[in-house]
Amino acid sequence: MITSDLFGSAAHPEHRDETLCEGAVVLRGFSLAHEPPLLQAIDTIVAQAPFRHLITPGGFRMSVGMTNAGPLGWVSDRRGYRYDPIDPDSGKPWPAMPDVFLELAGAAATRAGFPGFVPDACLINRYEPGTRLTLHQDRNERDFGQPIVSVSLGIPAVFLFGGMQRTDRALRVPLAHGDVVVWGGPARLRYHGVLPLKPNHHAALGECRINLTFRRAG
Ligand code: MD3
Ligand code: FE
Repeated sequence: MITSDLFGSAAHPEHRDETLCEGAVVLRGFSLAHEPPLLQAIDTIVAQAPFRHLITPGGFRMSVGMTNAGPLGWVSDRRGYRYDPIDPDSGKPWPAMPDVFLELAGAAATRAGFPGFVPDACLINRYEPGTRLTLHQDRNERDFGQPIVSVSLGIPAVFLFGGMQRTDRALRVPLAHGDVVVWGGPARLRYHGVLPLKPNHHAALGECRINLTFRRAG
């Protein structure tokens, strides 16, 4: 396999993959082997497309700061949620998807049983202490047969993994720096969110959490 063990488990043999439910797998520490190029790539993207607080269709400012990389970027405004090839703040295309992103997302998806995953969108979320993401479904993508791969970096968070209805009881999943989660199959349309972040510090990222979500949007 051309990705060899670049993003494999060799660096962290103490960790076992954790299946949350059919289609949802936590790969603890999966991104740690490539932390320097990953953080460098994020810096490059944020320099071209800074984090911003989008407005929901209902008129609320999101507490999560967001930007994107790749051919498509997720945006929200008074008109709705959608994927757009143009950054509305710059009027230019979103920054390119770095190779290290494509390799990491593809290797994680393969490991979780979804070979051939080639994302065309990477939504980058920035959380500061107190920031939260309320329960929602991700349904702006064209093909729900494609998984979503998420990468957690920086200070830890508690992820809420709910059911197919908003009121279903949610599982609490702690996510730490380097953890990767693949959400596909029957897990793909489950409600999910992030509890308000507790104040904390991370050596590389300071008082912040960054989450990358890789999607096949178009
Ligand atoms: C489960 N982001 O950007 S990543 C999002 O930590 C989002 O920033 C959160 O939810 C974050 O939409 C959670 C984990 C995640 C992403 C997509 C999912 C879990 C998912 C789609 C379906 C089911
Ligand atoms: Fe989501």
